[in-house]
This record gives sequence, structure tokens and C-alpha cells, in this order.
Amino acid sequence: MAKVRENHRENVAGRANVEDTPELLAYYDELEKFEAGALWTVANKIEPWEPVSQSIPVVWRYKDLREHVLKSLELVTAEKAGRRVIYMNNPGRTDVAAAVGWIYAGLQVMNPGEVATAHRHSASAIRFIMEGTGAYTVVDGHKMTLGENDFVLTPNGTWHEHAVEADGSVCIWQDGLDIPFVNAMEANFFQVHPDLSEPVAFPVDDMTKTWGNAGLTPSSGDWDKGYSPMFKYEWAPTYEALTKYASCSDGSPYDGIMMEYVNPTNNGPVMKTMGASMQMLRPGEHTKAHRHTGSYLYHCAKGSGHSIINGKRYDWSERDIFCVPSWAWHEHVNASATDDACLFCLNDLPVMRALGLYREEALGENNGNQPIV
Ligand code: 1HN
Repeated sequence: MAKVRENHRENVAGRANVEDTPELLAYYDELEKFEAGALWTVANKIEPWEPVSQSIPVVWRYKDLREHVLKSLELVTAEKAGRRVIYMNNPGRTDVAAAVGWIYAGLQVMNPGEVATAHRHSASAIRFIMEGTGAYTVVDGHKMTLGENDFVLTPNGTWHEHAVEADGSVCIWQDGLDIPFVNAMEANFFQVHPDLSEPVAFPVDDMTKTWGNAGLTPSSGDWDKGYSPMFKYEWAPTYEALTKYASCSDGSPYDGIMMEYVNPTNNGPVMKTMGASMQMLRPGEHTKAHRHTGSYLYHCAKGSGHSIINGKRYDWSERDIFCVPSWAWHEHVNASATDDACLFCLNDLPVMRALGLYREEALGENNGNQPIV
């Protein structure tokens, strides 16, 4: 009986016991002619036992990429290139340009005085400032000024225009978009603004001033779009919040002092498809390992350390970007015994949660830490 049960289990999982007889091979060929196939020949691939990410863990080091990013200023004009971006290409992915999972990321550079053509698309984006002064983005007529470690949302369907003030400096930022996901859903539209530029229609930074006050929302502020009205999230109040939280809590064993950027109207993620967080690893902190569904793209905003991902060590320092693919074991270590380290994270957890696909697991053995292989 046990043998029968075992056979059944194996067969259901597609590890079929069917042998390739000449008759069966001819049958498969016949099916192919009608754009069809026998499920028992492929079920194993269609339905793995657990998530199998095509993406692999990667660290994109800023010291390697920065010079190349700056070089593009000499090689191409913003007008000709459309946008000067060096994108992150996960070597595990051959189907689409993605940094991890269904998330695209790139490093974009702009000279002072440059303005990109206003446009909108179904994909949602964030722009996280890495260096330079004078960067700003106009989102649906709201001009949001941006400094280092600030980020701006350009949610799906919003007109947006990126620029750097003439009296600013060369600016480099990280773009993060859900383009691979929206393309996989075959739902992406792109449109250039009819005037190529977008007039500023509101007081500068109004959305952060209106919606970015901790514990307070405007009494008369109606907002029911599916994304945060705050548009810009600043570094100084973020770091202050992490510091305050760290003064009275141990945070999470897996993530240290971690806080989510939220849509202030519902405490949900900043956009429907992508969430963002900032986490502080206290001096000397070494977190426990866990894994979950969803793809994570980290950006070291402060300090240095390493992460152990699926048993392998990946070192990172300020401005490095690295990824943790879905269902990969990961834990983080702050290299400093005196300073904190902060990791910004862009992820697709809102999609996982909305679709009922979120699952999380802690490492039970080895005191909760992975052996390094
Ligand atoms: C895009 O629209 C932006 O708006 C950045 O800044 C990067 C990469 C691919 C496709 C569209 C932006 C992009 C992008």
C-alpha cells in the first residue's frame, strides 16, 4: 500500500513513471502539431515543490559602476539616449532585463540644468537619490525636491519629469520599476506628454508637507488613488524615526530595526505593486536567517556589512545595491562595532500579499544562522 501511495505521489508531482516508447514519442509529436502537449511530460517544471527563482544573488558595487555611469555623460546626450541609465542585469535572467524577480533597476545620471521629457506609463517607479544636489521630480504637477537618500514615487499613470536645477551638481540616482512585472502581465502603456514638459501646478514639496507629518493627516484631505499621496520620503525624518524606534525596541530578529514606508491614508504600501522599507542594523548586529516569497532589492544607504544569502557571503558598503531572490535564505551583518548601517529596500511584497502568495519561514537549525558554504 505504501508503495502504491508513493507511486501516486510521485506521479502527481510529474515525476512520472511513463517511459518513452516509440508509440508515446509519436503521440507527443502528434500533439505538438496542434499546439498542445501531454502534461505528464512537463508537470515537474510547471509546478515545482517550492519557489524556484531564476534570479541569483548579486552585489552591484558602486565603486565598480560609478565611473561607468559618469562616463555616459561624455558618451551620450540625455536627448539622444532618452535617459542615461546603466541598468542592473541579473545574470540568472535571460528573458527580461531585471535586477531581481520582476523588478527592474538602473543607475541614472544627469547634468545640472538637464530636464527629461515628461511621460507616464502603467509601470510604477521610485527614484532614490545617491549623490548630487538640485535633483527634483515633477509628479502630476507637484514638484518634489530631492536630496541624498530621499526617494520619490512616480506611481502608475502619473505624469513625471525628472530634472536637476542649473545651480545643482551632477546627480546619480537609482531607478526602481515594476516594468518586468507589468510587461509579464501584458498591461504596460507608455505615453510622452503632449507638451513634452509638465507645468508645476502646486507649491514646491506640497505633498510631503501635507501628508508627511507623523501621526497626522489633513482633515480635509481626500485621497483614494491606489498609491501614497506623499510622493517624496525624506532621509532625515526616516533616520530619526529609526533612531527613536531603536532606542526602545529590539525590532525584528531577522531584520533589526526595520520600518516600512507607508501610504499615510491607509498605512498600506506606498504603491500597489511595490513596497519600500528602511532598516537599521545596530553596531555589531547579526540577524537570524529567514526566507520568504517576494523579491528584495537592497541599497546600502549608510555604513557597511555583509549578507549571507543561501549560504554565501556578500559584502556591501555605502551605495552598493544587492538582491535577495524569492525564497532565498538571508541574514544581515553590520560590519561596524560602533556605527549603525542602513539598508533601503524595494520589494514586490504588495503583489505577494494582495494575491495571497506571501509565505515566510525561519531557519530552525544552527541557532537560526546559516552555515557558510
Ligand atoms: C523610466 O520611465 C524611468 O521615468 C526610468 O525615470 C527608467 C527604465 C525603463 C523604462 C522606463 C523614469 C526607466 C523608465
